[in-house]
Amino acid sequence: MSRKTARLTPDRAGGAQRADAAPTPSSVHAKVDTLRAVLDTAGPYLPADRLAIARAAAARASARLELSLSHTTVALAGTTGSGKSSMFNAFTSLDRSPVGVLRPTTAEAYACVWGDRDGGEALLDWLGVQPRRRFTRESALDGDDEVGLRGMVLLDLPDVDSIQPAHRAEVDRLLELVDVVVWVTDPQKYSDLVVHDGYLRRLATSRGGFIVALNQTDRLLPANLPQVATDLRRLLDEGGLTDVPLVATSATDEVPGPPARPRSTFRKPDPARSGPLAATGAGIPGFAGIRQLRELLEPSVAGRRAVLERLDADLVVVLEDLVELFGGPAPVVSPSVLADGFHRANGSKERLIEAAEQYAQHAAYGLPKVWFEAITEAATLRAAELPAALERASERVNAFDKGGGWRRAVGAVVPGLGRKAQEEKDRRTKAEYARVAESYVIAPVRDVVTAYSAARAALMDL
Ligand SMILES: Nc1nc2c(ncn2[C@@H]2O[C@H](COP(=O)(O)OP(=O)(O)OP(=O)(O)O)[C@@H](O)[C@H]2O)c(=O)[nH]1
Ligand SMILES: [Mg+2]
Repeated sequence: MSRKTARLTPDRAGGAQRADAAPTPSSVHAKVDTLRAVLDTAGPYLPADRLAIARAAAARASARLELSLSHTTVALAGTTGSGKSSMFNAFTSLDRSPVGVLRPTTAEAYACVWGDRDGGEALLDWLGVQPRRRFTRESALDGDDEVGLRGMVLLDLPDVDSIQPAHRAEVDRLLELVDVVVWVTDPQKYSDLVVHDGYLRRLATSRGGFIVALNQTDRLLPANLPQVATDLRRLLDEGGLTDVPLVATSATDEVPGPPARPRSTFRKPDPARSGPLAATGAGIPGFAGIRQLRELLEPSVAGRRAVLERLDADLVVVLEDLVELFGGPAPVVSPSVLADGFHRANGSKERLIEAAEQYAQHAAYGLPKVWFEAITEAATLRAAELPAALERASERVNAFDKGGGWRRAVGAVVPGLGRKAQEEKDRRTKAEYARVAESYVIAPVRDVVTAYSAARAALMDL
């Protein structure tokens, strides 16, 4: 998986802010503004599903930018019984999230804030974590031990594969909002990653921080760990998660951990491509694995980067999705294409509709399907009214041309006078037809084309 920020269509949207630059509050704000500009202008013409996703992303990013940027939300997510709550407790050194043998155990999220709770409270309100499920870590007793995680808001989520549909809904809701995800799996269930293939990839693509923890490694015979870890690494790679670090952990101290893994199994990601979380990638099993996890999280939490990376990646996914709906510049079409079509139609309703459709084909030439359809719809929306409108236009010309019949009669004797009268009538007819073409077809098409061009320009400015 390469980070989405690196792929914001440089050829089409090639712009000032280069993708690999670390996101800043202003660059993220700029993306939100772009997204809003695209939605405001092109919204009425975009497919409803994409529109809803894009609107939600814009709202999410705006809301998150208003909240504390010095806090980083980290969610422990994964299948039931993988050890999320045990890991939460190991991290917090507080047995706050009940660990259970009956599955599923965790029904609602627990949260622990490291350090200052100011700002963290508003964040937890936004996340919808119940006040009685909120805890604080890093007291005077900790000395400097927990300084590296100051600003972290760790969340223990319900199970993603729950038999309780409400759990899944709650997990999905929270995963939309959190900055970093630690996907907790175990030696029995990790092959379910195949099932979650697309799911995990989507999760990882829309944020800068994503880590997989192979938990309960103490349950494996030491000799089996390399094989399991290699197998999981292969599944991750095949699922497009090549940059995602894998850590072997044990969240309980019931069984002593096996010896350290050969480092080669754990991907050493390219820090330039995969962001700070992946900068240290080797895994060490057992309690040391939890330490390893901390080491992966600390730079991101301390550097306050995961929030902006998450928002940036999320917005890039949505913007890229929208970019797919745009192509080259809209063609310029002469209005005479339509007026000529009207003349040739000679009052036939079918042929008038054909003329409007033909105009739409010219106006939408080379544009993506969604715009082709919007332009055709705009061009033909009032097509049924065209015969009557053109009839009225002819009547207006005739009314003006009352004396023309006399001049044409005289024209049989004085040719110059008759020709002039005919030319005058033709000119007026053309002008009246052009007026009908403008208000019934060209103006509605122009509205769509203007929206296309404005939204396209906004995307290109990015
Ligand atoms: N040996 C061993 N047991 C573990 C480990 N992690 C969790 N367990 C045990 O696995 C069981 C499930 O642990 P939980 O922490 O409740 O798992 P969970 O992922 O929070 O489960 P849900 O909330 O139901 O999704 C408990 O009996 C834990 O003691 C581990 O690393 N090693
Ligand atoms: Mg739990």
